[in-house]
Amino acid sequence: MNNKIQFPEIFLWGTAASAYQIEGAWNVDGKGESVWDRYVRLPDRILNGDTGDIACDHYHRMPADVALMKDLGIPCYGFSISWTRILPNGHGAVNPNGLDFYNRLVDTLLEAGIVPKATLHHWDFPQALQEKGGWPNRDSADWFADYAQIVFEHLADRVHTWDTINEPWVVAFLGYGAGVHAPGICDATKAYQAAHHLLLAHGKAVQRYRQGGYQGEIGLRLNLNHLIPASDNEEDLAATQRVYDESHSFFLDPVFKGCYPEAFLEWLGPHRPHIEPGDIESIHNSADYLGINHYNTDRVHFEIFGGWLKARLTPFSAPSWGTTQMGWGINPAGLKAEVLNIKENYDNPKVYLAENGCAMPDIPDEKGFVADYERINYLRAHLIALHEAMQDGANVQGYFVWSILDNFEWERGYSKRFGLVRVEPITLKRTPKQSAYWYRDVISENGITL
Ligand code: GCO
Repeated sequence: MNNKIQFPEIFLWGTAASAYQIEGAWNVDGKGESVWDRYVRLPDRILNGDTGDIACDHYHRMPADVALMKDLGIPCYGFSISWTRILPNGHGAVNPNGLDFYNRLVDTLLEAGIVPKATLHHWDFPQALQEKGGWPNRDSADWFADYAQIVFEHLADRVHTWDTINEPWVVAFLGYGAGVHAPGICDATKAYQAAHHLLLAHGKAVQRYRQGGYQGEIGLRLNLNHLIPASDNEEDLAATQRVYDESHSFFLDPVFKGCYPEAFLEWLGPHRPHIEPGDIESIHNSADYLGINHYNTDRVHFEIFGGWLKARLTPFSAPSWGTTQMGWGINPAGLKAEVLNIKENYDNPKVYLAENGCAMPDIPDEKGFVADYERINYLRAHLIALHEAMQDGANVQGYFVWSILDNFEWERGYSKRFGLVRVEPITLKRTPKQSAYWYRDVISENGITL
């Protein structure tokens, strides 16, 4: 009997975080305002009125955080870059202090033997550019490409793996559609136009990277949660297809197949985005790899009052698994299904499982230590499912736990904790949880003992 699953010899193990969620220092050293800096100040948008003003204060504690990652045996760290630290107004004048911070971060990681993986944009869009229309303004694609080029010129000699944009679906549909994320707009037409421009921005940034002749790889990072029709009836199946098209095909098809899902664009009617000649060519073949963020599975029901998709989602958990503290269904087989779907329908691209993890109740003992066996069970089961997909031929080359630190969970503030490392409120003291030691062992064995 085989009692151990083994990952390939070359497999990138890591953890991830994002600038707004951990850095703090929101107005320090010349940083400009982002839409999240603005949004958190609006009344009743964020649970308990929390903000990312201080967050984990990673901006000031970066060397100690990198040292902690080294102690925990983490080989690769995926971080995001704050656009307005580099360009306070989104374009134009560069802030040398901002570049300096990321230069130091990259150097500190390399000195610690940790591979840096950078994301250019994780939702903290410049407020100055929001005032010019934000992502629904077509110019946003060039603003982003110009910003990307500046970052490449300063960091691409040492950073060799680049995600352009994290979860464009979230930016477009939670930021401009549902209005529950910054900039807090509810407008379906703007949401789909933003979605197209996010893809165009990605495509243009990739062109700059390739023209620059840098040594490395660049890709897009999508949130691909798993969907199951609530029944076999035609209406539930069609609703599932619409939700799938909005979250999957809308982003995957242009990048990997060079087209948008036409039936879905027709369904959108007046909300259909304006696409100019040449746009699709800029987006097609623009990913050296696909970053997949995966957390949960939902059942999809047809629902006449279910917004423009006419759909309602309910969490699905596999038997004997509950839900996470987010109320998300736990279904490790959903991860396997998503990864195999990419293999089968998108020509088996290189994949990084770029985010996977869970918020759990996390009760600390008197020393601040959290014995988070629920998180370990979740991570372990998802890694086993990922390994099964790889055994079935999926080209997965790395896995990243979200997140290294407990941090600012967007509209839920600090009420939800995803970290391998606990961050104490107020003192911000870091204490690795049981899961951090468990993950260290998985990495050092490059596998899991069953
Ligand atoms: C994500 C987000 C993270 C979230 C995490 C948990 O990419 O979805 O990048 O910012 O914190 O997913 O909800």
